[in-house]
Amino acid sequence: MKFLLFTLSSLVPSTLWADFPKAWQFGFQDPATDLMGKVISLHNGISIVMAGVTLFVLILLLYVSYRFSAKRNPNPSTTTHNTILEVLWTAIPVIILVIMAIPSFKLLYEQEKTEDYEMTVKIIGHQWYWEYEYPDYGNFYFESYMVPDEKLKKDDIRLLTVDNPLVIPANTNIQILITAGDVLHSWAVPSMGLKTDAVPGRLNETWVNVKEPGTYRGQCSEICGNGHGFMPTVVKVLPKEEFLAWVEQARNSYAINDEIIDDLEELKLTKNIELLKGADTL
Ligand SMILES: [Cu+2]
Repeated sequence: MKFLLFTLSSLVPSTLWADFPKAWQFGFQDPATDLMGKVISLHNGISIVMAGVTLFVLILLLYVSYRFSAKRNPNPSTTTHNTILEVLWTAIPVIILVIMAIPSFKLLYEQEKTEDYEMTVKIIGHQWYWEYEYPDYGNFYFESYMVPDEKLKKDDIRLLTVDNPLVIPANTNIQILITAGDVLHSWAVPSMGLKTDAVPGRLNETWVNVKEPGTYRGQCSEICGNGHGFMPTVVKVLPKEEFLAWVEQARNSYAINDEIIDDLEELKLTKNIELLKGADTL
């Protein structure tokens, strides 16, 4: 029964899938970005190659077990080496791997960086919530907590609803900088093809350009302790004008982070003082 449902669900056109996991879902969520479309094509292509290799090996195994069984082949050959065969069974898999590696590496590099960023968002992982910062719009920031079961409204999705989602404009190249304040986290949204580790003391980079406005959902993807399953990543994508209107309102309602600038200035100052002190003692 389960298998039948899986088979049936894979026949449903992918456009019917919403951008969050569903019961009995088989395969990927709808691609929300060109990059995710490419990830899916690569996955499909490699699956075909894999199926071909597996089928070929299976046929060979069945053939040798039949043709060279003790009954049909009572006097086994004593050959131990065959140079041509050995070269072939080494070279052919290497060629297959190289053929798969080329598009795979291309995509990996493409996922990391693009040109002409129109804005930057900074994401900081905490135990157990996300913090979003908008350095291009006056550095306001806010925290994003999961809505607990007892506070869910009618159409909210359990474990995948937050109080303050990350808000970004559609059709915009957005640079995403990711770090963490305490332990390892990973910011991931499957439909956007994004999964980047949030590492304390390190700034990781990725980017996104979402085609359609909507709400996209993911979860922290690096086990980070007790609340790991309770820090979803929810992204609300708005048309550009609506996003700008949201920024206006958000700037007035969320805190501004000037702490970072202060810290930097202080650090520079103490460094300069240390340098001066060093110069004195030399
Ligand atoms: Cu986490």
